Amino acid sequence: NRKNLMKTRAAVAWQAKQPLTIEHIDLDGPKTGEVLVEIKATGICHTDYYTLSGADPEGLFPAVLGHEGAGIVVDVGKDVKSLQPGDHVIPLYTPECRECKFCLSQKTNLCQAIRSTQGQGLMPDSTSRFSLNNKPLFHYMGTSTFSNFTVVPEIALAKIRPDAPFDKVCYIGCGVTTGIGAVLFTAKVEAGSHIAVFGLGGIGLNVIQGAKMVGADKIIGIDINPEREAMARDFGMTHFLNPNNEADIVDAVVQLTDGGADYSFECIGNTKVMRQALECTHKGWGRSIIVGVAEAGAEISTRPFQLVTGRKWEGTAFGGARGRTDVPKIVDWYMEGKINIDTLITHTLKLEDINEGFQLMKAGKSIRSVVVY
Ligand code: NAD
Ligand code: AHE
Ligand code: ZN
Repeated sequence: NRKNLMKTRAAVAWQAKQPLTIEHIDLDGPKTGEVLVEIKATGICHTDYYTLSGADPEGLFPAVLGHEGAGIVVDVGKDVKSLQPGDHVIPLYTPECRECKFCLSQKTNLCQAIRSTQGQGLMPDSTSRFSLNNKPLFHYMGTSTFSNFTVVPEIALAKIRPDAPFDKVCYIGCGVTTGIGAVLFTAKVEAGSHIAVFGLGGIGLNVIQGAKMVGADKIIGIDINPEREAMARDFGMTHFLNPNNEADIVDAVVQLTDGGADYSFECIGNTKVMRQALECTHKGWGRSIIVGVAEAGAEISTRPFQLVTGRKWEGTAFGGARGRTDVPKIVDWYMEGKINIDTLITHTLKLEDINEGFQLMKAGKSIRSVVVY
């Protein structure tokens, strides 16, 4: 049934390491349980760059990347009950079906209802809605926000208030929620804690913002880019360390925190730094949260004694947030002035200039670039 076929402008990733090209591609209408969304704005996250670089074992080409969007519902497929045309939404790469074993456990946000097809770049019925010249293009993370129009399962859409600006709240679709959520939902950092944040980019600065929100005491930021210091201080960082200026970065954190950080966060995707982040936490109770995504085949290591003596190594996806429940609340926090998003969006681009957004990230010149359709 191709009667619902429409054209949409999209940035297509044809193969690893190649620039995206802007194409008018074909988009099939929403099938049962699916929703057609007009994407109004999308952020560019380091994970998009990671997949485009070829380092992602789940990376598929050709594909429509992008997972940090916001937009408006245009049409709904059969059996869609919670959304209607005109609703404002944020697509969720971590859906929330509220029915699977994972959702019902209340122990994790990792809904698995559609995870296998999502990882195969397909909709839940194992087909793609995107094509060009009758050849299918893969979806990405179930969202594909680098297309002006996209089809997303109903369980992977958070309905948000209609007065929130798309070009800012799109960032809640990944970076903001991941960073703030890692502190609030995953680590549950207590007031008065000492925390260390490795990597002060689009995620790490949101970890700092979250740590300040919950009343952390010392907030130590670590980055090899000295230009990250000023903005991190504005967001609540109390101490800055550049590993290139320290003989031993683990020791430097331990010295500043009377024996080690209560919580540390790795926001880079570097396995050597992951070890440092674990080992700089306090004996007996330190918890280190891995946020960064490491390349295919990478492994982490430490002496088991680090864990025997009470440190815990953990990880978080999408900040532990249950998207349909938590994302609308985070949008409210932004609208009420409780969190700052505007300062972190350093560049706003047209879709035609999306490759520039990747270059700015690579050069360490942007925190977040947002593409506005
Ligand atoms: P970014 O490029 O904006 O920031 C990375 C920062 O790390 C930069 O400031 C860079 O200077 C710094 N850095 C690089 N190497 C370093 C080193 N050796 N020591 C100290 N600092 C170093 O990236 P981002 O968008 O903030 O993403 C960060 C990581 O988080 C990526 O791996 C991304 O894939 C991952 N991520 C994970 C989730 C999740 O749900 N777990 C969500 C979003 C992003
Ligand atoms: N596909 C990669 C893993 C990528 C990954 O870890 N993704 C994070 C979100 S990063 C957002 O910027 C995530 O949510 N992971 C949980 C999941 O189920 O994918 C690989 O290594 O295969
Ligand atoms: Zn992301």
